[in-house]
Parts: sequence; structure tokens; C-alpha cells
Amino acid sequence: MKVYGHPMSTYTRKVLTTLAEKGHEAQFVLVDLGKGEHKQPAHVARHPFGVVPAFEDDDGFMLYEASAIFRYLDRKLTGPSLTPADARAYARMEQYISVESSYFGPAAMKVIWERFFKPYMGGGAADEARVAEGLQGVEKVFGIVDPVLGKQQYLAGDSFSLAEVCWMPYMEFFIASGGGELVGKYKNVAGWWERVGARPSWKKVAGK
Ligand SMILES: N[C@@H](CCC(=O)N[C@@H](CS)C(=O)NCC(=O)O)C(=O)O
Repeated sequence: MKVYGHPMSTYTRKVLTTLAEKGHEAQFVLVDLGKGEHKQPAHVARHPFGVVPAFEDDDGFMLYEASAIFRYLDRKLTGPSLTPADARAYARMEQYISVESSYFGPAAMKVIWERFFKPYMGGGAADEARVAEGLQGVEKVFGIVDPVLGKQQYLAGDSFSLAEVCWMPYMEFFIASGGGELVGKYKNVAGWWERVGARPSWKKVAGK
């Protein structure tokens, strides 16, 4: 298997976390976003929208879009299932995957981009109005999930699932962007992140 991506990419990290949770390895092929390699014909042949990640299975089967890739890997590979069998837990997992892609991820990314990636890429000072907008969005999400995580260990219920896989990259970068204080205000979110962020899969993916 091959994963074409970038180690700092949130979407690439979702795929790598899934592989690590399942106990599998893939060859990692760096697509250097800084050099614009994702827009070059070699990568566009793998991903027609010119973003990362893309995936290639051992028999040459190609796939793009992180959510398609991590669902495929979860279904296909041996190892613990990251998709609950119970219909309601499954629905909760999908609900929180959607909460990440619609509300949490976009809000967190405003903060992450302004405070982490923009300075890293020499893009100048953070736009604080955008940071404030992002923090407000994240606070709304935490206010909604905090009571849920007070009653259960994981987003979908009693077991770690693909919902966590989707939230982890944003949690890590959000905290690295100064969001730790806000996380600390939501005790159940903070406790959940302490458990989830300490998983060997995440330590491996985040290079800790
Ligand atoms: N819909 C894609 C989004 C992937 C995506 O936005 N990847 C980012 C890195 S995290 C990227 O390649 N950005 C480069 C660009 O937009 O030019 C997926 O789910 O895989």
C-alpha cells in the first residue's frame, strides 16, 4: 500500500491514524505541498482535484478523498474495527464525523491557519478577527460535545472510532495554535483528548 500525502496535512493524518490503529503500515510518498507538487501532473493523475492524500493499494487500486480511504482501510484491513456494529453507535460516529467536517474542522482551521501555518509559511501576522471567529466556532462545538463526553468515553459511545480519527488532527494543531486554554475550560473534552491524544497511533502520526 502507498499513501501519497504530506505529514502536516490534517487529511493525510486521518488516513495514517487509521492505518496505525489497524496495526498496518503503508509506504509513505511525500507530496511536497510547499513545492506545489500536488498540482503537478504526476499527482493530479492520482487525485484529479490536486490535493492530498491519495492512496494506492497493493494491486494498483487507486482511491482519493480521505474519508473514502479511511473507510476502505477500516473495512478491508485486519485489526480492530473503527466502525461500531451497533446501528445507533454507528449513526453517532457518522454524526460526529459530520460535525468535524461542517463545524469543528472549519472553525479550528481558521485559528490553525492564522496562528500556525501562516507564520510557518512566512505569510505574515495572524488576522486576529479571523482567529476570534474561529475560537467562537470551536467554543460552540466544545459546548455541545462536552456534556456528551461527560457521559461516555468516546464520541460514538464506548469505543474509539473513525470519529476520533477525524477530530484528532484538528485537536493537535488547535492546541499548538494556542487553543489549549479553551480546551481546558471544557473538562470532558480535555479528558477525552488526554486519553485519545496519548494513543500510540496518534503519537506515531504526530511524530511524538
Ligand atoms: N476533500 C479532500 C480535502 C483534502 C485537502 O484539502 N488536503 C489539503 C491538505 S490537508 C491540501 O491538499 N491542500 C492543498 C491545496 O488545497 O492546494 C479530502 O477529504 O481528502
